[in-house]
Amino acid sequence: MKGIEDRVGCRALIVLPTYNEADNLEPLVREIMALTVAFDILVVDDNSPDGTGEIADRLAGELSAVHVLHRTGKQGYGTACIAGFLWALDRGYDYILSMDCDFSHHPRYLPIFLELIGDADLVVGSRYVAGGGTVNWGLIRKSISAGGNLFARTMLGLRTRDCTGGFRCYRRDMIEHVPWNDIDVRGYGFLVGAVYHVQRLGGRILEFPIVFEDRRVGQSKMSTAIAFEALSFITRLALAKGRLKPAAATAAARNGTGASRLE
Ligand SMILES: Nc1nc2c(ncn2[C@@H]2O[C@H](COP(=O)(O)OP(=O)(O)O)[C@@H](O)[C@H]2O)c(=O)[nH]1
Ligand SMILES: [Mg+2]
Repeated sequence: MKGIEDRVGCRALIVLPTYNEADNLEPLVREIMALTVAFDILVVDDNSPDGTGEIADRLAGELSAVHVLHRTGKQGYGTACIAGFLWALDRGYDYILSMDCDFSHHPRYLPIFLELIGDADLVVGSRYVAGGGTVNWGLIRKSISAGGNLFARTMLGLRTRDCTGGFRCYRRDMIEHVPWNDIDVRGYGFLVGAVYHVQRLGGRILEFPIVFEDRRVGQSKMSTAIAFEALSFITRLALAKGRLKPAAATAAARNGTGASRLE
């Protein structure tokens, strides 16, 4: 067990959203604590019926690196991450990570994020760069993910190859500047919104390959409703972006600058 003095100065917080991860939470937290690089952890639990919240409380009582944010009911992955990000800002963390609590995002990759974030504003553990991939995913899940990424990249002009993966590390000032309130989406579409805003703000995004293994235990909360919510969110964002362009172009023409300062 690490004493509190070991944690002083820990600059990186992992936001771990949980819903019914009773079998995964403790093994994952123990693996993260066994790494040579120090991370704090914030579990954001939505009153999981399987008792994940109580396990989180027990771990927080034992380990000074572990913190828990309890929410009253299932409010979605995206809002859980945002709640965690704001919690991290309040407490002065410099690097804020997000990770699934099911070993799909393996803790062995965590130190790489801290190595790369020195040169980036957002680091993405990517399934869609050379060396990355998915293991044990069926054809349908693969197609939804690949199709969703292609759709997001095309509609929004994103350069990031994996816009829907949630294994990430943000630099603090990116978290401060992204307009989270505008990302009005409960599920995974929020990940696309975050990449979109970091790119729009001129942030440097670095990807490195990860192999995403399907969860060993527990159930995925991915659903058709969440996929459609993401598609509709991306479409609305693309339309809003399109509306900005002509207005900016007109203003630029009027001012004689000839170029749009908006993207
Ligand atoms: N707090 C919270 N966590 C959630 C919610 N939905 C999913 N999660 C967590 O978010 C992470 C990703 O969800 P998961 O079901 O693994 O999605 P998949 O990897 O896309 O199949 C997991 O740690 C889930 O427990 C939610 O509504 N609230
Ligand atoms: Mg998962």
